[in-house]
Amino acid sequence: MSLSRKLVEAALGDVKKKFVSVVCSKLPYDGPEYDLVQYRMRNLFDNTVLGGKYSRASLCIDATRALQPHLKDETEELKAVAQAATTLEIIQSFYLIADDIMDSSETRRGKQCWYKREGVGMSAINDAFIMDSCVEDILRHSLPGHVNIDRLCDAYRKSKQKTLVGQMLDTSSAFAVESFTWDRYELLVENKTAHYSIYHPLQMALLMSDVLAYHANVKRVAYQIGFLFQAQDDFLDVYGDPSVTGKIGTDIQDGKCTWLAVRALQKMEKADDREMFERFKTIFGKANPEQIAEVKQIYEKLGVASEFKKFEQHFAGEIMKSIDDIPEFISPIRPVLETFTKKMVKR
Ligand code: DMA
Ligand code: MG
Ligand code: MG
Ligand code: MG
Repeated sequence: MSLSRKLVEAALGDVKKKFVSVVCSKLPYDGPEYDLVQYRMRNLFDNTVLGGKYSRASLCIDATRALQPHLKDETEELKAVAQAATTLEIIQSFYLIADDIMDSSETRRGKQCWYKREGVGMSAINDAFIMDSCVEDILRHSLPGHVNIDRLCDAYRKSKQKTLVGQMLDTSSAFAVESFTWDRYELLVENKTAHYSIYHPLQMALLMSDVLAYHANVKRVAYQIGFLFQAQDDFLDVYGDPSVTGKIGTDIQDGKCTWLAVRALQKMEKADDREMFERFKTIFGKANPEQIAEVKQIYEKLGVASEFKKFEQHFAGEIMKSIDDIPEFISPIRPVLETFTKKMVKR
């Protein structure tokens, strides 16, 4: 296991304590509600934050350690960094709880989605809000007196705003196959995934390392990596093995604007196949299993899966080239991003 993952796992205990105590601090310590809420919040944390890959928190830690090589293992300073980075996993859970409701998903990380659990249901919406509301407190607690603490909190606020706009675009683009263009897809992915998944962890690392200058190149690479990440997620939604991905795909029945759908539509247009386009428009976004199977047949006929594999290889190469353009004085993050990208291509 990588050192950063070990650090996240070690930090999760403290972060969970902070999370539960922030929520419970609103209640009288000796009242019966305290135990009830404490139990519920521990359960929420254990079932939605634990068990992921922790790739966002790990990326943040790896980048911070690269920028600050003096941060030695087992020091309080590195523990504080790990705790701050681990808030990224709370943020991830906050988005996923809501995303699974909006996407009508059944499973997440190999288990029933949080909102599908007995005794949870739509109170999952409030659970997601609670998680969001604690992030700033945990950050401030983890990095007391840090020179950039206000900037770190502001970076989260901005990142969240962007992600929520992305999710809105994702849900409101659904079913409108005429609007499925690469431009729409790129905009959607930058907002709903790339910024919060890749750019924000790097931005946190830069701020924690007191690198304040804005770097257009870092954002560019982060958005490219995020694009590949979401394109893969879209591929796995249809072709992934649920026992590996931990989730059952919903994109076809949800009528989502995905890499596969955009590529398929582009191929139909190039071939000027009106008939296929009309059929696709009729069946895409229907929950009926026969129609889902028919969409998959169309993908098969057009060869979009094998095209994705070609794109993945090619685009990973483009990312590697962009990584070289990262400015010299923050060059230690180059190998971090290279390793991250290589690992992603293998997944
Ligand atoms: C992911 O979109 C975006 C956010 C903000 C969670 P998605 O619905 O494709 O994710 P998943 O496939 O994990 O449900
Ligand atoms: Mg989803
Ligand atoms: Mg979604
Ligand atoms: Mg998906």
